[in-house]
Amino acid sequence: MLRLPDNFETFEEVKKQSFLRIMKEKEEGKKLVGVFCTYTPLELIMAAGANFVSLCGGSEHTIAAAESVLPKNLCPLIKSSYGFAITDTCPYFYFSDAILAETTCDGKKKMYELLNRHKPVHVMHLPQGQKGPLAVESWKQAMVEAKEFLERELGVTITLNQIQDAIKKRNRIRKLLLKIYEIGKLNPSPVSGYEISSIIESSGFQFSDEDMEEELEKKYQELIARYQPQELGQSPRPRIMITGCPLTGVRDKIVKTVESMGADVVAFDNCSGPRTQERLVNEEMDPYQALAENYLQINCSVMTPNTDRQSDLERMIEEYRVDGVLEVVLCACHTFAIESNFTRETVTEKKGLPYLYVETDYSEGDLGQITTRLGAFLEMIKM
Ligand code: BJ8
Repeated sequence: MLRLPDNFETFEEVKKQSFLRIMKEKEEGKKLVGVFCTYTPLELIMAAGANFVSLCGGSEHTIAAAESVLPKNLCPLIKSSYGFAITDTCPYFYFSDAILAETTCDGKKKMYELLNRHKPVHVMHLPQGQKGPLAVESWKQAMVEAKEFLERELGVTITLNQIQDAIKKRNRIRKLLLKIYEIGKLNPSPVSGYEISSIIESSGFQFSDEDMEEELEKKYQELIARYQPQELGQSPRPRIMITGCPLTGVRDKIVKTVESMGADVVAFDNCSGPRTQERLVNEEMDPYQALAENYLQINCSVMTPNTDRQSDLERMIEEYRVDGVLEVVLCACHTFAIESNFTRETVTEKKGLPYLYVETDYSEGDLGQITTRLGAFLEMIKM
């Protein structure tokens, strides 16, 4: 028998509604699997007939609770996510039947050990580098183990055919997400970067695949209809690319702010961005091999080396006609902070463009300082 959290009555209306909506899905028999990272092979969860949902926390409010257990000098994404889990304030975590996680950064993988006290967590062992036959081989084995975990926890059997069907479905969604991102290539951009990234993020909370496909296609048609090149001509607004850590929790502070200051965010070079969507999973080969090869190509800073991120960055700067690159790094994210040295070189030396590095967290305390720095960055682009 499903029950709501003990503190349910204290929640605001929107949150209450989310809890009730997911409870209804669960009562109808749909299982829910929580995920934290772009490396998670969503196709396996789809093949199990379950819903998936991102559990990455983007709120400052749960950080104090997390800090009673986790160190203060940890990335806000990890603290916020864990805080949601231990305060029963996230409907997605509360109703998750299982969590499929992976060994990315040290903070996340150790946090998962604690999370395992609250929900069944399976940690997939992600290789530390992308190249070489052993990397793909071990990641393929991790896929098989993840499938076995899902079967056990969800009480289902996952067949090869079901995985192949899920790969096809997810490829269709990848193409739709890519189409939406690529609207940013148009000049003038008919849609703000804030809107594009919000649409993509909310697609992770759309539970039925069919609904998601339909919604994304409708959204794309709606956005593209706004483009009227002949009437408007080229936009004088600087075209910005954002790279670095996931933007959950800092979207308003960064994307909204820079656009309100007269720039257009036209491209996103982060883990869920266009370059992840443009690589489709091979539909013909062994599905475990296909998933392993595809997901291992994600250019996250947790990989060493991660040189392909730089070549992707160069290509995207050209394709999206970018005037300046803004790198957003969450406090205490060592891998992105160190890798920013390479990104700065790529942007300034290879492409000859202005580059700004912003380190931030989920608080509003640095908004004034960030606004001043963004202002100087935009001035530099206009010169
Ligand atoms: S594929 S970016 S979702 S690992 S920001 S928690 S790395 S300390 S989120 Fe990430 Fe997967 Fe990579 Fe994407 Fe750690 Fe850095 Fe925090 Fe991070």
